[in-house]
Amino acid sequence: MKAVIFDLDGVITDTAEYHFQAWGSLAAALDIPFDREFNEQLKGISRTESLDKILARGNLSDAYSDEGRRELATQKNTEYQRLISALTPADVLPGIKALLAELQDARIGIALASASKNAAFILERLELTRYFDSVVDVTAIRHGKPDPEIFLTGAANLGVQPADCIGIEDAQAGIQAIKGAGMFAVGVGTPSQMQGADIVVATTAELSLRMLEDYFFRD
Ligand code: XGP
Ligand code: MG
Repeated sequence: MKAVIFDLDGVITDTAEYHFQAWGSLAAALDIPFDREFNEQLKGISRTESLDKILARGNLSDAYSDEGRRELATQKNTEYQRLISALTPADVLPGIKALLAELQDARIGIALASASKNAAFILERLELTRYFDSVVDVTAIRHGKPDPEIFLTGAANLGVQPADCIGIEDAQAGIQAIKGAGMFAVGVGTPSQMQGADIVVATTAELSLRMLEDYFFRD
């Protein structure tokens, strides 16, 4: 076990909830039905892909020009950025800061593999930037989750083999990406939402270096 590669939204902090709220406001404005079950499909995928899925759900796939779609995506992001502007270090999910400190002390590589273009800003707000040896540049990624590219890039940036990495995710697309990369997958959530994960924890409070090592070496 040489590195741990983290998703951000819903793993390090509960910004998955803010994405839900911001996409929900946009969907409501467009009169498109939106609920938590549908929202699961938007977790881990890019802003433009998320918007495409929402418009498809409202049978509005052909209703907007490229410019119109850009405006809708910007509208959602403006609302999302309003929600995350008040984030503080107190918004780091339970157990995460202790885990990052343990990994750093043990000289285990730490990378971030988030689909979000807001990731660097959020790490800054949470005062966690210093723990990360690599934050994958999502603008340079050609294939988003569930493709393994973002996790493979994280491993390459750290100079470690995928088989020596653990990936931690709260989205089905993310678990698929981790497994596609040949890594050990830890899911945060319910087993039905984390199919294919090697282990599933209900909350991040259950995560620790000791527990990750126990499962990783048992596998
Ligand atoms: P960004 C976000 C997407 O808008 C959101 O739908 C995804 O669930 C999230 O990334 C995954 O982490 O991307 O709009 O913050 O760039
Ligand atoms: Mg996530």
